Amino acid sequence: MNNLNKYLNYWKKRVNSALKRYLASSDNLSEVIYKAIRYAVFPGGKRFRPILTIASAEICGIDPSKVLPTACAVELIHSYSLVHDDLPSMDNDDYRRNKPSVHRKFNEGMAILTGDALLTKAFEFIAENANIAGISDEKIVEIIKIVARASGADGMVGGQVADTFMINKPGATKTYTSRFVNYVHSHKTGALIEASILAGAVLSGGSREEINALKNYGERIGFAFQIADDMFDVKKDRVNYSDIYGTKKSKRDTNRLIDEAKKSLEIFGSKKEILSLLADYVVTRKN
Ligand code: GRG
Repeated sequence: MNNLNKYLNYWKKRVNSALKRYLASSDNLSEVIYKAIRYAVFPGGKRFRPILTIASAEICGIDPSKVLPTACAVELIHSYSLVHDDLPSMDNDDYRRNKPSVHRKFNEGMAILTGDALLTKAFEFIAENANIAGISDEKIVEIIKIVARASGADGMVGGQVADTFMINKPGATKTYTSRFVNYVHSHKTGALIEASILAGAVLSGGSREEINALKNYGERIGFAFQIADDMFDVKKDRVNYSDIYGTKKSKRDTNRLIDEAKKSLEIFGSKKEILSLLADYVVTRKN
């Protein structure tokens, strides 16, 4: 097993057990919503976003266990986005991660409320992170701002609105199409990935230079992540990079973005190994 696989396995387990601990209901009457929350979150997927928070905290020099609540928070926001994206009024998917989607297992109202509960719980987790030694309230306020912005109208929700309700016009100019695709990908997918990385860097007290380097890294791997995803899965009525530009350009562009992302890590010297391998993983992963 190589270093990256070991790292992914180890931190996936730690994230999963932290999520299990945090997502136990404390009252019989709230058990119904907690059951739906756990159904949405477990067994889960790659846990890529929380692992980015962890790796970014580590590269900036803090014990990464200290950022676990925030790492779990970004996974909850990701989970909420998937639950809502699967709804009949959005992408209308009956299955997610090889099992019935939340609205199919429970019902549509419960899926909306499960998404709402996951999103709000995420901010509760971020606030909880202030109870860990070495994490100041000021840093928590900064993280709340970063994560809220990346998830809302100027981030993921904005990208989802463009993708779902503003389908790229047939016959649009190349410039319009390129702006549109860039907007959708950098907002719908890129923003939360970038915020996950920034959260780790800010919590660990990274310098301005380190934070800027990680922002550049995050922007690039976030965009590349969605282009790679488009190559796996061509969907009707969704903006799809490889559908618009073809597989050859998609591969060329993802490789360029990954190279640029890895170059941004140079200031970290030998500490850059894991984030560099995670950048490669964006294109080598199988799902
Ligand atoms: C509903 C506000 C709102 C937003 C939805 C995330 C999203 C926006 C839609 C889901 C559909 C989609 C193709 C999203 C692009 C992001 C993406 C590639 C999600 C899958 O992420 P992975 O691969 O999933 O990290 P796992 O299952 O590993 O967690």
